[in-house]
Amino acid sequence: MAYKRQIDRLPIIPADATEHNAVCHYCIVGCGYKAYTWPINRQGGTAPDQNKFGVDLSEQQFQDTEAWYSPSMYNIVQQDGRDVHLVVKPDVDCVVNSGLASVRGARMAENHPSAITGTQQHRLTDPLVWRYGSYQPTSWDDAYDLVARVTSRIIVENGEDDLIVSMFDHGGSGGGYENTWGTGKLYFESMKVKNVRIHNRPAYNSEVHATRDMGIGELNNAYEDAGLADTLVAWGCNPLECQTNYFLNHWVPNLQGITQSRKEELMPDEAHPPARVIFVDPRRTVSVNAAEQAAGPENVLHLPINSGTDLALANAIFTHIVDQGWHDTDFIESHTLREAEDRPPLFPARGAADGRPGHLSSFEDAIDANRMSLDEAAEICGVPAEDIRTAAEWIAQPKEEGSRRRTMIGYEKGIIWGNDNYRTNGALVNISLATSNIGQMGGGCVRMGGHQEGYVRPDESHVGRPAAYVDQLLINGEGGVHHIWDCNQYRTTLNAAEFKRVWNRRTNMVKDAMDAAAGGTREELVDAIVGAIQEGGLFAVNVEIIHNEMGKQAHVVLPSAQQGEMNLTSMNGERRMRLAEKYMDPPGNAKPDCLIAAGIAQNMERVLREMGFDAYADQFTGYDWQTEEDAFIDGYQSRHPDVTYDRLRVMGTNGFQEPPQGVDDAGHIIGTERLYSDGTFSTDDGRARFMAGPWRGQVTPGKAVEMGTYPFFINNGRSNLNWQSWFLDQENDFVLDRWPYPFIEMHPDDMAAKGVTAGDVVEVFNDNGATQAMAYPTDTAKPGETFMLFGSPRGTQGNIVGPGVNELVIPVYKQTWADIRKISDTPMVARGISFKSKEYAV
Ligand code: MGD
Ligand code: F3S
Repeated sequence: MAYKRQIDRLPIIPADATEHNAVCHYCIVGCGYKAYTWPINRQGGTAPDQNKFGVDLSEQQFQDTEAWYSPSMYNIVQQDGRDVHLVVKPDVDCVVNSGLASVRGARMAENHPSAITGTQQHRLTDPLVWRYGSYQPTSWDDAYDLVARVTSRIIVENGEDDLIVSMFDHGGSGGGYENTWGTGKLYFESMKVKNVRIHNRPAYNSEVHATRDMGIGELNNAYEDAGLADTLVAWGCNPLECQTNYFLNHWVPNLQGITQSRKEELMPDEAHPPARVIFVDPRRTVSVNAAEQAAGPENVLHLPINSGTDLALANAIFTHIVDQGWHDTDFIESHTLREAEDRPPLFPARGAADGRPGHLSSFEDAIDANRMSLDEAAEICGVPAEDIRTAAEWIAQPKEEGSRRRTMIGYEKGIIWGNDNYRTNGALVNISLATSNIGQMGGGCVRMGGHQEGYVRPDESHVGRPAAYVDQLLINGEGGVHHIWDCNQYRTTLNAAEFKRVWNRRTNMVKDAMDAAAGGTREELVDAIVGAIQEGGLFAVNVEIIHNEMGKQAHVVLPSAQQGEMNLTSMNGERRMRLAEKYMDPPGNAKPDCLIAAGIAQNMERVLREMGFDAYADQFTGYDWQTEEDAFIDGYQSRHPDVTYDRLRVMGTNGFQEPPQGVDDAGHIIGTERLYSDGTFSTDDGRARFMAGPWRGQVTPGKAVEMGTYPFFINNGRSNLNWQSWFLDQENDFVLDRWPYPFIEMHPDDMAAKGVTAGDVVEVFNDNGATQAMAYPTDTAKPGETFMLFGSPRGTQGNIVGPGVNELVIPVYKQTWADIRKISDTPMVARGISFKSKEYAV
């Protein structure tokens, strides 16, 4: 039980343990948890009145009892400076997960730092400054002063465009409404920084501009809709591994027929045939396998399309649906943009040669532009025309008794980080709009999502569209100061090999200058740094929870707190907002990001006044926050006065679904179950737009050549166990024992041809760069097609991704081609690993 966890037995949670609302901060699903803390010198007993569960623990518990927790859910941490026991376990009363954990969320407790159990000892505890050739701990005042002096000099002398910012843009962990407000206020209100990028991509933009432009927010349904749909579509997503409890607690029960009675209760006049699911993914994921086990293979359709051909497939399905007359003409007439008879088509200048990403248009215009036959699509996508026809039938053919089919489409990185993102996103929304599946029970055309959301920022329109391609600016030598908030561009950017080479060189120039100025005054140091910047150097400030590769090149490192170590609000993939309460101290002197942003602002105000720029200094006022709640009140609550910490606390792990609609008599915030249920969309006239965007091939610069040059498709993405760039996984034995290296799934014949056996380390290389991975034989992989785990410190997939982006600067990680060569026999750390198939049968 206590294997590598320094625990020989687990204490019973006493009846009087303090209970805190917690929300898993790892993925978009936002499963509800409860955190229990109690003094180190006590524990509960087996009698019902002695333990938190109120049951007799001396008796054998039933199989699904909630009266247990696993070693990974336990730790000993500090609370108000004292050691306490901590248990973070899933909340059976949360409607999101109904008590389920994931292999990520179940590790929240052991992923906090503990001096007693030794977990996560790499967390930053103090500000660090590059000094005397190494990183020296220092005070907040000292660190802030250096950041403020260098940043102020550069923005005054060179302008705000020379300040480059990489920042989180989400809820949970580093984000949340408190922290996005803190950073947003600093960079978009006190300053008008436009060279800014988001944690996982090289610009400050939406990944789903298209659906928003069409008037449809990307999180438009409720998780319950997945349980009510006749047909579920997983388009370019792998929900078992990436949105685990959304899949297990809402999709699977529908596929198993468990939600049948709920369907009959809510929709008594309709037939409810067994639910079906369609997967559109070049590879057979474990989600396909799990769906087959739940629903039977006859109710699962997998379209293993050629990478990046989704637009052709979606347009063919749209065409077939319309040709069969399965679209909803009343809905289209009443709720979507119509062409007036006395004026020409809305967007006449469209076509394959047209460089615009797509055209917002009417239904007629869209079907005219996007028309694609089943046979044409079959040729492009590499799947049989019959299967595409079946997909269209499952999506839109009316049910036996004549009612419309309720279909929910969920999509994520397979199309978002893929070829022709804007048009493809629009093409999926076209299908849902034409079949009136938005705003309806059992419908929705939604992002499956990545992180939770926690977005509240001042006006950002100055950033522009397309936004600046910031990584390319840095590579080109632009910018003088770089503030980085909880991002790791070394592991999660495209063209990463080139980026790292240049960034190292530029930041080293400043390190050299700082070393040469050692022993001088603060003024002499700042002069030396500014001198190096004028020569092409880059001064980097890294706000982080760990000292990662970027921090090891930065000049000032500021330690931040993560969820559980501060109060944090965010919303999940069905817009469910909760307050995750603080249950422990941040490590050492670490602080919430919003308070760090406030500290930088206050110091910039002081320094700018000293420099004689009073008017500019005035822009940095209004940050007198003592706590994260003050930042929440200044940001989110000023826009939604009904939403307070006190109310959220009472509403526990179920919270409410945004947007808020007022407060009921009991003081509970009234939410919004699904968007657009009245048929009014997010456009000036309330009518949704269709998208005219025909198929136009692999459009990303450089991709077609790469595809023709290299023998292997290097598909890539997530695994169940790993969270993002492994920032906590890299110090978690449980994870590293399983994946010491990122895996690359390969067909056994491809492995044999390259002389590679299971567990060998291979180099994956192309003109963009090279990386490494551990070969994982996978029978279901198509020959010539691989799948590499992304984000690892021991093999960055981004090294081999070219710099090409779409018109709106969205990266195209998924379409990558390269060659593979063996570089090592299975290393010792990988010898105990299982290479069994990841599939299961019941
Ligand atoms: P990915 O593995 O990136 O995950 O969630 P997903 O998008 O579901 O990619 C999904 C699928 O896209 C892969 O199975 C891949 O084979 C497929 N794909 C590749 N190319 C194409 C293509 O051309 N067309 C189609 N249709 N599919 C293609 C991502 C989500 O996961 C995000 S954004 C985040 S931030 C979270 N990260 C995360 C994590 O790091 N680990 C775990 N376990 N879960 C996570 N959840 C979230
Ligand atoms: Fe956490 Fe639930 Fe996702 S446990 S990682 S929020 S599926």
